[in-house]
Amino acid sequence: MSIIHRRALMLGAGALAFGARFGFAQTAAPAPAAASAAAPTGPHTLAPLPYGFDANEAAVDARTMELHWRFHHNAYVNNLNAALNGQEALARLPLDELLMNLSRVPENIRTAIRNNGGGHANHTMFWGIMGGRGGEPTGEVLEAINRDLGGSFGEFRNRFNAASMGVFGSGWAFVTVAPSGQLAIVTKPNQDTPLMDGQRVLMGNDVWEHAYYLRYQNRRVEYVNNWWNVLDWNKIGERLKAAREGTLRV
Ligand code: MN3
Repeated sequence: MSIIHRRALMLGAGALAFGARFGFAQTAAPAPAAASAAAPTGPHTLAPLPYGFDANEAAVDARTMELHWRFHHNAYVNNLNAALNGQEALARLPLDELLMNLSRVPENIRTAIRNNGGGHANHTMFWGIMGGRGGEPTGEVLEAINRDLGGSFGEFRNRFNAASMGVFGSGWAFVTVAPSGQLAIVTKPNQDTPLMDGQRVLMGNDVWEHAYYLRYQNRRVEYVNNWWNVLDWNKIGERLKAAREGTLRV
């Protein structure tokens, strides 16, 4: 018996029958069933975290970071792609444009796009502004905060924390940025995002329990206070600049 025939027998009768029908069992093993049955792999993808899981220990433990990115964020991406399956025009839209035009999304997939597209955008922003060492902003970010959000960094932080604590159940607190550079604090339930109102997001905090429960349990106030310790104000400054230039996406 040849090596090829022995391998075909090891693959089992099902593989043999499949191979005989399509005529390639003796030259290539069939693809694993799991791969051929997988969810669509695009158009949206889960980017690697821009730092290690332990980069935000001053606020968020490594296990929470890993679970949050690997399972929660990944599920939003997969479910978004599944909802876009067969929707060629919508699948070609950048994520921000998709979320800014929800009213044009067919009703049968609108909630899935809203929840999962919003989740993908929110978490992409969230990872992008963390991994830093906190402290206080300088330059244009500080000027904009002083001008629009209470006159001082301390007052801004108080207002933002109060907004974060005021989210009932699961949701987000954001700072939006207008093309003029004007800032405002807004909150959203679930995975909604200010993009859905045509606004751009400068920064935002995830106050779903999955973002903090392992270390803080129900103590959201400790999490929202510590979160400032891991912000990267350089990244937030880049977002403000991009917003003014019209190039800020999610
Ligand atoms: Mn989350």
